[in-house]
Amino acid sequence: MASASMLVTATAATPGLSEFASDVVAGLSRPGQKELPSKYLYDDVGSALFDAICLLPEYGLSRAGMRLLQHHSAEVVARLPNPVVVVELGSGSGQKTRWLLKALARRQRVNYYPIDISSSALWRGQQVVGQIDWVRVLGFVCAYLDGLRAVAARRRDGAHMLVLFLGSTIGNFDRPAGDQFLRDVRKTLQPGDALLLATDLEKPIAELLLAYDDPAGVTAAFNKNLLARINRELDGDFDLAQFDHVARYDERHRRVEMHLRSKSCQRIAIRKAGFWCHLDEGESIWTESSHKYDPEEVITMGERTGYRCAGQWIDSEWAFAQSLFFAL
Ligand code: AVJ
Repeated sequence: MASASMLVTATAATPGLSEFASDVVAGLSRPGQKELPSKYLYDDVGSALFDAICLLPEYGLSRAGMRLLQHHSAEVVARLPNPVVVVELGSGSGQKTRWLLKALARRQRVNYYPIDISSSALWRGQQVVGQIDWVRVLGFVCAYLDGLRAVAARRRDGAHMLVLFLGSTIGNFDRPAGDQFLRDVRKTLQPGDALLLATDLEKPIAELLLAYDDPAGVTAAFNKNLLARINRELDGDFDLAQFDHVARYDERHRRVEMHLRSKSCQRIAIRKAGFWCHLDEGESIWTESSHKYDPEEVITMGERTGYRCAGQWIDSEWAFAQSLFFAL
């Protein structure tokens, strides 16, 4: 058996201070609802807190995703063209992917390209996956679409791509942006290439709210860490004790929203951005949306963005779906 190799290549530059600073300034100076982009939740502390969230009994998403791959990887692999290279958007902890790579490695050598903006997340994933025989890992530290283009450019004639988007991260986009993302992915693919897409499904609101506002307060810490990160990296003066973590369900958009609600009227300075702003008592900063889907809707979403659906698997304990698409 061939031994696994690992290598991390930094392609596009990781988002610099100035991009973080300008996104923070833009979000906090919006008229009306202030907001901060959810991608900034995942610094090293935020990624570790997210890993802890995944262990919470109230947060069933990641375990559902894991169970689906554990039980259906062979079925997914049976439907794939041969050979395929595997590209994963958001490498995560690598736990779920292991099941799929193992199933795939039974029939072919596998080149696995995880793509993540966080190099530490990428490394942790590689520890898990790099141990499987017949799997070669080459990670890219960059934005999803940049990484996808880089992998597509290295493809050999006749090799197909399987794109994994397993974190249900698509739920962080609003529905039109989710469509656009699927279209952008499609543009980097050739007909017959595959996409395995994970989506969290609609379920009783009480259950969803507990998943995003757990009694131990891990999700609250995950959310507030965004303010702590601004303090650390941009010399901000947020007092975290002056904010409440709020999870609410927007029925019209069918999404859980996370907010940080100011307990008082306060002035915030973010010195490295040369910026300050006011927050009223009760005013919130919107930090994340997690859209919830109907299984049929996911199929339609793929169909109107350049794919056909070749299978859909739904977990029986936690309403969560993985859908396999082929690029048309
Ligand atoms: C990693 C984006 C799938 O939206 O459920 C967990 C992030 N936020 N708890 C999600 C998250 C609050 C998570 N995703």
